[in-house]
Amino acid sequence: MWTGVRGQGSWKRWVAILSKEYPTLAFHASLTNSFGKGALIQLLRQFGKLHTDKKQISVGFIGYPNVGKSSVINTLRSKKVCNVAPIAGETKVWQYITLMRRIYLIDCPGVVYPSGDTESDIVLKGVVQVEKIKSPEDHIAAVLERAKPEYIQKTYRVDSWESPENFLEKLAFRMGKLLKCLGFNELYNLSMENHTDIT
Ligand SMILES: Nc1nc2c(ncn2[C@@H]2O[C@H](COP(=O)(O)OP(=O)(O)OP(=O)(O)O)[C@@H](O)[C@H]2O)c(=O)[nH]1
Ligand SMILES: [Mg+2]
Repeated sequence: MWTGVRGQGSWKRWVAILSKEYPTLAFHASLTNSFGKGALIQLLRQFGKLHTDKKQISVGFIGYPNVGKSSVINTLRSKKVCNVAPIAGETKVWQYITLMRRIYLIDCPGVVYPSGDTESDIVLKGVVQVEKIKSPEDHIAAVLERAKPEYIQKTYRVDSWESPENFLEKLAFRMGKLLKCLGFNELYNLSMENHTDIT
């Protein structure tokens, strides 16, 4: 199993942390300027050698929506074989891609219909496009509970808050605006980024 680590700078630290739980590779998906492609291809080849008794090996790419599964496959194939988009839910059906003889990659949709998740769980998993969330302010509490206060403080420059409403008020005040759900997109993106980094 491997994990893609997005973003610059902190990737070495993340690889060290995540390696304790699962074998981890750092990977940057790009058709022109990728990182980690050789290492991942090498790993897949080794996997193939370990299973010479099998006719073929199929490697599934699973993960939360919009984390870059399809982009990794495109990078490995050095061409756009899968559709990629900056919004969750781009991949809608499974797709088989031949990487090399005997090794196939399966691009899976990140959006799967939930069972028993609360609305906030679904929103925080990134299943719903931000623009389509009906009352974003309803999920602020869940984000504030999940993200470490120091990250929220650093990103939004709000020192303390007594409740989610109070947090939004302070944020709105600091930004010179007083819209009810102001800042949600940023907050949401922050939580998703953190989420993406740790998954
Ligand atoms: N910074 C950065 N962005 C990436 C990377 N890989 C993918 N992206 C971007 O992330 C967004 C989502 O990429 P996709 O490959 O469509 O993600 P997905 O996991 O297949 O998404 P679903 O099919 O909706 O589950 C796109 O805007 C990509 O350009 C990466 O390594 N680094
Ligand atoms: Mg996809």
